[in-house]
Amino acid sequence: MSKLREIQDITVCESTAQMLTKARAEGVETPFDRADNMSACPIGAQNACCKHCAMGPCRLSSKAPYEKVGVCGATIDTFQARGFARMVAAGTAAHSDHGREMSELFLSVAKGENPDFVIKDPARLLAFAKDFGVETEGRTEKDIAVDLAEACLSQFGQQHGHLKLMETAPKKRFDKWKDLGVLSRGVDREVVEMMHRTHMGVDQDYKNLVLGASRCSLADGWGGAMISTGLSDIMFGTPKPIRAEIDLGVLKKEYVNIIVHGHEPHMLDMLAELSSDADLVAKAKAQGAAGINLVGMCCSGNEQLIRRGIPHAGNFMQCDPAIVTGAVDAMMVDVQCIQQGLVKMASCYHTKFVTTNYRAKIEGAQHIEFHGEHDARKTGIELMMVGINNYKNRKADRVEIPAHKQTMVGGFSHESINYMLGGTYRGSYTPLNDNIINGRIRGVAGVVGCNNPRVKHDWVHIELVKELLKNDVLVVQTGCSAIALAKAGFMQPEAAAKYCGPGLREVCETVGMPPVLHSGACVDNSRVLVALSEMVRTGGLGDDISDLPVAGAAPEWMSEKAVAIGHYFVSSGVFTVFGVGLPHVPGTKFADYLFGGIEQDLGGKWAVEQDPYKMAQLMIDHINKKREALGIQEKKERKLFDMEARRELKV
Ligand code: NFS
Repeated sequence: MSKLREIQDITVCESTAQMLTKARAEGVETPFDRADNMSACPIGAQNACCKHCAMGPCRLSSKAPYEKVGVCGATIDTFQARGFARMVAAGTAAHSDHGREMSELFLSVAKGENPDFVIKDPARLLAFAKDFGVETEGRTEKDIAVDLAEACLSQFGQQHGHLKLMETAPKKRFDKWKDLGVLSRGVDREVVEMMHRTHMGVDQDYKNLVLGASRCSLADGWGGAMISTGLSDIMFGTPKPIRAEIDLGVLKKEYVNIIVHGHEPHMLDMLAELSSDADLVAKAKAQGAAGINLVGMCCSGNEQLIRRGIPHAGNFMQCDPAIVTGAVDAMMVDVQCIQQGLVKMASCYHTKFVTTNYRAKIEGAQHIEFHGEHDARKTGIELMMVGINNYKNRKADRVEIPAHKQTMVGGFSHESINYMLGGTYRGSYTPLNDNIINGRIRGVAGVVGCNNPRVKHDWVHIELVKELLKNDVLVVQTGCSAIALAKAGFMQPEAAAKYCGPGLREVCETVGMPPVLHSGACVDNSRVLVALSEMVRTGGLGDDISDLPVAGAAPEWMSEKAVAIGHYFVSSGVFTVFGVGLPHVPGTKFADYLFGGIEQDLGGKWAVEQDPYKMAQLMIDHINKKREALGIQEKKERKLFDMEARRELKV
C-alpha cells in the first residue's frame, strides 16, 4: 500500500476523489492503485521490443548508436514503426467495426425491417446521401436510405479506388493523398494490409510503414468513423446545442440507477426510450424506487448526451468510482474501453454488471445479448429489468453519492456550428473565418482523447484548455477529454468571461456560445475533419487543411484508437500533440520522421509533451506560424467608421 499516491495527486475531479477515498476505506482496489503498483514496462513504452515471431521476442537497446538488431536483422526503426502501425490498425479496426455496426443497423431501418429505430433526421439523410453520390431527386426516402446504407457498407469491403468521403476533403488535400499513394481503398483492406505488412519479414522500411499507417488511419477518419457519425445522426438525430448535467452527482439515491457504458449509441438510445415507459416505471416503483434514472458514461454516453441531453456520469476513469457509490443497480456495457476490472469492482458492491455484445464478453459478467437489428426493444426491457430487480439489493450503509454535478451545453456538430454562426438562411463558417482573420480568435484546437491512470486525472486536459482559451484559441472537444472540461464548468456560455482572452470572449459572448465546444464521442472526431474542410472551403485561410491555424491534442490518451485518430489528423495536415508519451526511442530515424520529416510529406506532424503548459505553447507556436504564413498574424481591429471617416474614404 505504501506505493499508492495521495488522492489529491491522482485526480482533480472532486467526485472521483471522494469515491477513491471511499474505496480505500472499504479496501476495494481501483485501476489507479493497480497503476501505482505496476510500473510501465520501459521497453514496451518505447516500442523497442518485437514479438512478431518466435525467433524472439527480441529487445533492442534504446541508446544510440542503435547498432543492435533483432535475430532477423530488423532495426530499431522497423521495431518502432511496426509497433506504431499495429496500434493504428487496431484503432482503425475498432472505430470502423463500430461504423459497420451502424451501417448494418441503418440498412435494417432503411428497408423498413426494423420497427425499433427510425430515421430521425431526413435532412441529414439527404446531405449524407449527396456526399456518397446517391441520387436524391424525386426519390422516396426509403429508396435513398437503402442506397445510402449499401453505399456505406460497400466502403468496408471495397478493394480498389478510394473511399468516397475522402472526396469531401479540400481538393489540394485529396491530390496530396493521391500523389503519395495513401488514398484508402477500403476500410477492411487497409487494416488487413497493415497486419500483413507488420508481419515478420514483410515491410521493413520505417517510412513506408508510417505512410502505410497513414493510409490505414485515413480509412478510420474519412471512412469508418465518418460513416458512423453520419448514420448515427440520421437515426438518432444530428446534435444541436442542448443543456445537460454531468458528473457522478447525476446518480439519484431514490431511483433505480442504470449506467450504459461503451461506444455504440443504439442500445443507450433504446434504453433512453424505455426509461420513461409507464410499465417499467411502475415496476421500478413497485420495488420501492421513485423511478428510473438512466445515465450514460464514456462515449455512447457522449453521443446521447449531445443528442438527447441524457445525464452523463463521467469519463473513462470514473467507471470504477461510479460503482463505488453503491448506488448503481446495473451497468450495461457493449464494446471498447470496458476495463475487465469492473467485473470485480461490481462484485464488491451490489451492482449487476452486464455485457451485451457478442464481440465483448467478460469472464464473470452476466451476458444478455443486444442486437440493434432485431428485438432491440424486447432485449432493452430485459436489460432494464436487471437494474429494476436489483434495486432492493442495495446496501444502504454503502451508498454515498457525490453531490457534484455540472450543467453544460453540448451538441456542436458541424451542422449546428454552421447554423449558430450564420442562421437558418445563411448558415456559414464565414463569421468563424472572419474572426480568425481579424485575430479575435487566434486559431482552433481539437482537444480530445482518454484518461490514463498514469497521469493526474482530468488535470492535463483542464490545464491545457485553460492556456489555450487565455490565448484566444477556440477549443473543440470529443471523448473523455470533453467530459473532463464539462465537469469543470467550461461548457457554459459564462465560461467565456472567466477563462478567455478578450478576443475569444467577445466572439463567444456575441454568439452566446461556450468557448469549449462538445462535439461528441471519439468517432465524432470525424466532425472536426468536416469542420476543417469547411473552413478551407469558406476561404481566406489557405487552400488546404495544413494551411489552417489549428492544432490537435490528446493529453491523457491510453487507447489504440487515440493513435489512429492522432495519425489521421497528422495525415490530414494537422499538428498533433500527445501527452503521456508515444512509444518511440528519441533520436531514431523513425522518431525524427514522425516528429519532423512527415510534415514535408503530409503537412502535419506529431509531438509528445506531458506538461500541459508546454503542450499549449507548442500548439500556440504552431498556430502563430500558420497565421504568419497566411499573412494574418498582425491583429487587425475592426474599424467603425463615423461620418467623418466615411467622407475621407476614397471610393
Ligand atoms: Ni475514445 Fe471513448 Fe474515452 Fe478514450 Fe475510451 S471512452 S472512444 S478511447 S477512454 S476517449
